[in-house]
This record gives sequence, structure tokens and C-alpha cells, in this order.
Amino acid sequence: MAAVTSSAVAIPSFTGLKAGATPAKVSSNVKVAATPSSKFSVKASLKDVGVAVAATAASAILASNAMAVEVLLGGDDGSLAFVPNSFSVASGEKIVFKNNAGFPHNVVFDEDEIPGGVDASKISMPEEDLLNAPGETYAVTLTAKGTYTFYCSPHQGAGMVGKVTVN
Ligand SMILES: [Cu+2]
Repeated sequence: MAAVTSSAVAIPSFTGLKAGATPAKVSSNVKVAATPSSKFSVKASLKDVGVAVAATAASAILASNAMAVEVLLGGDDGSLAFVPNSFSVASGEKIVFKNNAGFPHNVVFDEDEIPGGVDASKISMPEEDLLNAPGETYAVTLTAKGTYTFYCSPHQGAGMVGKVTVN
């Protein structure tokens, strides 16, 4: 009975926190305001931000494991782009790049546009490696704070580049 009681208390307070969180109050961990992609904002507010806000409010320990940002490789409209192509994550937050359309794609960080001391080869896919199948993913976790630029090597010339800020 004790467990039932405590979860019955926790769930409403969770819901209350989520419902009460306006975009302006979302912590620096989950900033999405700078993204030019409205598609990401909607998606993030429904999924990632909701989870992140709830997790952050509930427990800092939970938050470090619960947060992940998903970035689509290729737009639903067939565009050769990362969706979103500009976003922020918390240090240590997992970023999952997922094949969506127009593949093959890959994810390569630009060694000249990442924080000093970070080894681009350790966070990138090899240039010649490609994600060929729908839904295939590449996950990376960045810990050094700063701005990182990445690209898809087959489509870099077509503008398939992105930027992530680690806070
Ligand atoms: Cu690509």
C-alpha cells in the first residue's frame, strides 16, 4: 500500500509540472528556441522536452539517463538535411541520428568547428561509413561544452550540415 500511495502522489505532481512549464521556463538543458525548424519544436515539446522537463523536475539522477534528442537524417519531404539542423543539448545528453529519407547518410563532425581538445574522429562516423537502411541510427554523447558543426559526407555539398550547442 505504501508504494501505491507514493506513486499516486508522484504522478499528479509530475503532470502538474509538465502542464505548468512554459517554453520560457524550460531549463537551459532543453533549449529549442533557437532552432529554425518548427517541426522540431513541435516534436520536441511533445516528446523530448516533455520527458526532459519531467525528469529534471523529478530527479537530477534520473535526468542524466532519461534525456535523448533525436535528429532525423533527411526530411519527410525528401530534403537532404538534418531535422532539426540546429539544436542544443545538455552535456552528456545522448543524440540519436536516425535515417529517415534520402539515405545513405552519415554524421561527421568538422574537426575545425568543435570545441578545443575534442577529437572529431571519436565522435564521428568514418567518412566512408554510411547508414543505408531506414531507421538505422548513429548515437553520440557530447560532454565538452561549446558549439559543434557536423555534416553528412555524401550530401555536404547539397547543404546537409548541422550545428549542436552543448550546454
Ligand atoms: Cu546525407
